[in-house]
This record gives sequence, structure tokens and C-alpha cells, in this order.
Amino acid sequence: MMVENELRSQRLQNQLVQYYQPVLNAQDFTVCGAEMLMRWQHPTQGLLPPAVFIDVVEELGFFAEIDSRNRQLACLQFARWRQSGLIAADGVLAVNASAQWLQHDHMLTEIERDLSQIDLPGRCLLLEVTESALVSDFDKTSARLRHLKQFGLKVALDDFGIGYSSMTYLKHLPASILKIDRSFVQNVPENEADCRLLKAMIVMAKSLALEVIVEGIETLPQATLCRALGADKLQGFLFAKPLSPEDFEHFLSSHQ
Ligand code: G
Ligand code: G
Ligand code: MN
Ligand code: NA
Repeated sequence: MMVENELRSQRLQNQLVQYYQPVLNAQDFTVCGAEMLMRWQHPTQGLLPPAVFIDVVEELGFFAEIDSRNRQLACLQFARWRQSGLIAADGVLAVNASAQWLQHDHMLTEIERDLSQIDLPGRCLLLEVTESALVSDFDKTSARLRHLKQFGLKVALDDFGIGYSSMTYLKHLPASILKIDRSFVQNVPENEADCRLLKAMIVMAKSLALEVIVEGIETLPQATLCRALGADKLQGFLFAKPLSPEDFEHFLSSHQ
């Protein structure tokens, strides 16, 4: 209830901050980008994760506004890191897209406007969509994603494997990247059946010419197995948790 009142009060927008989790090349563990993950910098309760407030944001219908603002601020930040050389010219910024934002009337024009005003090429921006963000109006949403691809943007199917109809979405979505959900790496390499399942998922993705990002990498054996199986990129606590911009800069400067 408290969360809801605070969300309604509009103060929330200014208290949302952007955290960044590094994404690494599986081959050499160099940083190739980041996923922006929002946090609520609460005046009395400290840093709150999305799990605490995301449902209320959705109920109140604020998600389009919030995703749009976070995306814009993250693009500005990422463009600065790119210009300073902290991030490579082909580094990719990933943002999560809610259903409300994907269906918002101004989504396309806002992204198009920012790409022309912010010094960041479309190919450096990746939209992560989940099945749940797609269920409400799949045709409209996938048409939108196709349009965004014309600006050069990348599209990833996020949390792949945990939904009810992942394969159907894969078939119809204009995605070029698959993010394998962390539940599929949790028990590797110890669990042999899980290893085979992970291998099969990566083989399938590769045969569809999709880039594979495995998330939730917490141990070095997990990372080396994913690399051996042909994953392109890795993300997880082994390398870094989602970091404040300051900590992300420290991570980049101290990483190899
Ligand atoms: O960072 P964390 O593990 O707490 O994120 C929890 C969930 O919240 C993840 O599923 C992530 O996709 C989602 N999330 C985090 N930041 C954003 C955001 O800015 N927009 C949307 N739509 N989802 C987000
Ligand atoms: O749903 P999505 O994949 O966007 O959510 C990413 C979430 O996963 C973030 O909340 C982030 O904090 C969390 N996360 C990132 N790396 C790891 C990891 O190695 N282990 C676990 N358990 N969670 C992770
Ligand atoms: Mn994600
Ligand atoms: Na995910």
C-alpha cells in the first residue's frame, strides 16, 4: 500500500536509477556491453529491486513512461561511456521492454528521435522482450519490433525456455538473439541431464542463426561449459552483479 501511494505521487520517476550489469564475450571474457536494470533509490528504505514495485507500476499503467525514461537516460549514459572509450564502439546496451511500453503510441517516434539526437547508433541498442510482454497483442508488437529493426536495433527473446510457448514466439518474433534463462545453467556442469538440455538449446539457437547469451553465470565451470557449447556472450554474478554507473566504470577500468 505504501509503495502504491508513493508510486502514485509521481515522486517515483525521479527516484528510479539505472544500474548496469556487464555482458561479456564468452571467448575471452572481455566486456561487450551491459544490460540496464532499474532500481528504486528510496529516500528511507535504500535501494529497492524491481520485484518490490514492478507489479504496482504495471497496475497503475506507468510502465511505458518509466521504460521510456530509463531507456533515454541509459542511452545518454552509454553514449558517454562509448565516447570516452570505456565501452567499445560496437558495445551493446540492452534494455528490458514491458508490454505497456511496447504498445505505447510514442514508442517508435521517441526511439527514432533519440537515435538522431544522441550519438549512439541503433545497432548499439538491444531490446529484451519476454513472452509475457508479447502475449497481449503479439501482431502489433512484432510489427513494431520489425520497424525498430529498420533503425538497426537488435531484439532478444529474454528468459528463454521458462514460458509456455517459447518455440512459437521464436518462430514468429523478429529476434536475432536468444537469452537463455538462468535456470538452465544453475545445475551445470554437475547435472548431466541439464548439461545435455543446455547443449540442445544452444545447438537449436545456432541452427536458427541466433546469437546466444547465457545469463545467470555464477561459477567459472558454468562459464567455460557455455563457451565450449558455443554460447556467444555471458552475463552473471561471476563477473558482476548489476552495478551503479560509478561501480560500472570502476569495473570497466579494472577488468583485465
Ligand atoms: O535486476 P533484477 O533481477 O532485480 O530484475 C528483476 C526483473 O525486473 C527482471 O526480470 C528484469 O527484466 C526486470 N526489469 C529490471 N529493470 C527493468 C526495466 O527497466 N524495465 C522493465 N520492463 N523491466 C525491468
Ligand atoms: O529477467 P531478466 O533476465 O531481465 O532479469 C535479470 C535479473 O537477473 C536481474 O534482476 C539480475 O539481478 C539477475 N541476475 C543477473 N545475474 C545473475 C546471476 O548470476 N544469478 C542470479 N541468481 N541472478 C542474476
Ligand atoms: Mn533481461
Ligand atoms: Na532474462
